Amino acid sequence: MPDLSAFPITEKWPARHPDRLQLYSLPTPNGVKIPIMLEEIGLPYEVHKVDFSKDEQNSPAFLSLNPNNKIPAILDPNGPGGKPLALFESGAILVYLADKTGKLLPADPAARYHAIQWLMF
Ligand SMILES: N[C@@H](CCC(=O)N[C@@H](CS)C(=O)NCC(=O)O)C(=O)O
Repeated sequence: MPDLSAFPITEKWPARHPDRLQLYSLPTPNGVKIPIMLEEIGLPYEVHKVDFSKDEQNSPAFLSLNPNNKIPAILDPNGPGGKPLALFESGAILVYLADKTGKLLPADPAARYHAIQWLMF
């Protein structure tokens, strides 16, 4: 079982399933991008609500994962090299998940950059 104790965010939002990708988000336009993709690619995940009404995006625990105080952010226990990977910025997370699973981004370089172009748009 992966050990995520080195990440302070897990103190405020404990992982009940530390083997699954941990998603810190809220149903906002940017916040829903990641669960939509996770459902599309079928990757198991555990979601944690970052409650804006409690200013949780500015809590020290959340800022330890994203110093830019924005959702969405993830902590993947099975990142590159089998090590945990923390990531923020929805575009970066979507590209990471596509690369990780080989889904939703074309392998052809030109097609890949066109897809990323529309993602950034
Ligand atoms: N460029 C960022 C934007 C993220 C963003 O703006 N998130 C908003 C919610 S949709 C947020 O966390 N706002 C909290 C705040 O600014 O305090 C991304 O794509 O992830």
